[in-house]
Order: sequence, then structure tokens, then C-alpha cells
Amino acid sequence: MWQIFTFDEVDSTNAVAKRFALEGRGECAVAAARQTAGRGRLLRNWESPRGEGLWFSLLLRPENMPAAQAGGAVFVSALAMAEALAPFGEALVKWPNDLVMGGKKLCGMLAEAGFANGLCGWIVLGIGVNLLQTSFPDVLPHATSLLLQTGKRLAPEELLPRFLTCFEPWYARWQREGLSPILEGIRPLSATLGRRVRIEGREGKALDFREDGALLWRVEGKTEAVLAGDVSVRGLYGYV
Ligand code: BT5
Repeated sequence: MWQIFTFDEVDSTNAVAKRFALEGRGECAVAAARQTAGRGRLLRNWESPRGEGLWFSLLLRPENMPAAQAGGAVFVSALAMAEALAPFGEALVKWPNDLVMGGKKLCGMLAEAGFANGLCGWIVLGIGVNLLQTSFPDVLPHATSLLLQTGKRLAPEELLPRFLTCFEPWYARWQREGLSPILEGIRPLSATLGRRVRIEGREGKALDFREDGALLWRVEGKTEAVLAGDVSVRGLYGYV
């Protein structure tokens, strides 16, 4: 059973969960109705209006996990969230850290980790899912919500336990067997594989995932691997 801490308002649930990690707390979830300084990657902003989405972070403490494997947490949560949302609508996984619906961004994920002696001490996995918004600011042309896509109203407090139920078995498998079974689950849900994409100004075709989660793509006549770091991947004909 996950211990869940809920707040009315915080700056960022990732910041709170990181504080919990440094205080030595065990695995838990931290959720807030609103974030005043929600963060994306590279210090980008994450819009988190009150009650309109699920804004939360997991504090994970995988046992004896080599530091290099920590980044896989994002794939575990992407798969679990796609599963949790499946009864309401089809969410596809846009490598490396988005879920999309109708070609737009429904959910973003942000993993941060602390290491000691080559092992992962903690991972804070922040997840934002747009649920009830009926419109987005002009600066977010690629954003969408579950309500806009499906007409269905799913409350954040209903989605969190659903997500945790889906996450638990995949998290256990990831620790036991590594990333392969997770990537196998993601392949059929991928919005990226088989597509023409633009990565860091170059164009090519996304082919497959490498077993460490890197994206293999065909570019300029060669097959190259892109690590799931801070790259942004764009479709040639839109966001996906
Ligand atoms: C992400 O970054 O997609 C990671 C988002 C993680 C958010 C969660 S919410 C709970 C936890 N606490 C936090 O403080 N963060 C995590 P990135 O790939 O860098 O995408 C960020 C970009 O998405 C921004 O620059 C905007 O263009 C766009 N964006 C901002 N808010 C959005 C929203 N609500 N829906 C869709 N797109 C958004």
C-alpha cells in the first residue's frame, strides 16, 4: 500500500518529494490540487491549475539499482499511466516522457534521482495528467485534457489509486527483470516508433527502443541511438 500525502497547494510536488527523500523517508506519493511552480524538464514550466489535473510525484527507493538504470522509471510510469487511462481513452507513449491523446500532450513526466556509490538512493518521479481543462492558454498549442479528448470527467483523486494499482506490478518487474518487459509493453502503445521525427535539428525515422530505453533511429543513412535525456522529439507533421 502506498502512503499518499495530499496537499492543497505546493510549489512543486517534485520539490516536496525530493525534500522527503533527503529527510530519509520511505516510498510514498505526494499529490497537490495545485502547483504554483510546477516544473518540466530543463526548468520549463508545467501548468497545474487547481483541481483540473492529477499533479503528483512518487518517491521511489529501488533496491540495489545501478545509477545508470534510474532513468527507466519514466518508462515504467508511462506504461502504468497508459494502462490506468485505458478504460477512458487511448493514451499513446511519446518517447521519452509524454503521453499523448489525439496527437496532443495529455501527460508529462519528470524523473530526478540521487545517487551514492554508483547506486540509486532515490528517484522522484513527477507526473502531470491533464484531466478536466476545457481550454489551454495560447502558449500551449500542443496541450490537451482527457475531457477535451473523450468528453469524460475523471477526477484526479480517482485516477491516483488506479495508477498506483497499475504501477505496482510493473515497478516490481522492472526491479526484478530490468527494462525489457516494460519496453515490450510500451512498443504497441508507442506514438513514436515507425514515425518520421526531428531530433535536435536532424530528421529521420524512429525504429525501435534499445534495451536501455534509448531510441534507435535511422538518420542520414545510419542507425543511431539517442539517450532519453533532455532531447525533444517532434514529428515532422505535428507534435507527435
Ligand atoms: C514534462 O516536461 O513534460 C514534465 C512535466 C512534469 C510535470 C509533473 S506535475 C507533478 C510533478 N511536479 C512538478 O513540478 N513536475 C511534475 P517537458 O517535456 O519539459 O515539457 C514541458 C513543456 O510542456 C512546457 O515547456 C510547455 O510547453 C508544455 N506544458 C506546460 N504545462 C503543460 C500542461 N499542463 N499540459 C501540456 N503541456 C504543458
